Amino acid sequence: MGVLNVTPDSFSDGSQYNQQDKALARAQQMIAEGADIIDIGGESTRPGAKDVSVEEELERVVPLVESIRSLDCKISVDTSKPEVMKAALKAGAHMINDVRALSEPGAMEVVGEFQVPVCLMHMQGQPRTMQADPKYQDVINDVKTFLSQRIIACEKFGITKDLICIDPGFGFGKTLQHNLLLLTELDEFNSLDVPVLAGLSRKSMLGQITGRDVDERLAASLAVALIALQKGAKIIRVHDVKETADTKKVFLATQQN
Ligand code: PT1
Repeated sequence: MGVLNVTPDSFSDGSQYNQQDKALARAQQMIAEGADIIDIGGESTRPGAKDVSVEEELERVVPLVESIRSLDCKISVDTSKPEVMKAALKAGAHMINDVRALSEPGAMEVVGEFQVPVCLMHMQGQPRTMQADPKYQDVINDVKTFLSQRIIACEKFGITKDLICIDPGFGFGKTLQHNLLLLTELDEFNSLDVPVLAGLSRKSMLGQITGRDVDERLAASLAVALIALQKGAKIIRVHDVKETADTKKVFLATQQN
């Protein structure tokens, strides 16, 4: 899964077209490099990020879904808003990636109606404040219990297990210690009987370990991608598709006895 962020346009001179062109070219490049899924995000959920209005998110996401539709990939939309989910799915998106695990009123209904795959992610708190003081009794058990309850909630809305994947939400209300435990015990989540998605690419936990800035975290990102694959993750959400695809090829080559 390749990350495609649509950032707000700071100029009001019509260069929104330019932004869209750039995003389309980036999507094409990631597909050529081996991405099966393009994850379009119109709301930043990194630590400290502010909320975005429905209107703004729709403006960012829907035109991009329409322009990427013709490419050879699945389109995932990274959103928590039912209005954005519905508009994106109508525009041709194939999957919903929700860092709030369909907790917004109406979100379950939309995914149930369209019968599309969904990624349910765990987050403690909200992006703006989630890193203030994350606390767990037992991080593996707490996150696992949350995700299993969200799977049950989905099933009540006709979202069957074959449509669901789960994600422990690296960096979403977690200390370095929590993130490392989730990674080293990622295989614990396989017992929920749905595919596991892992998003670790360039995250601050890798900065904490290596001391490197965000644009210098490729090697660390590949290291954790390989660990996630070894623990059974089926989808890896990344910025660096070409390098991660090679990492995955090496991993798969070692799997054929
Ligand atoms: C993710 C993810 C996501 N991450 C899924 N969707 C982000 N399913 C957006 C940091 O610590 O892991 N899984 N959508 C990006 N969010 C973050 C969070 C980015 C933390 C950076 C950090 O640096």
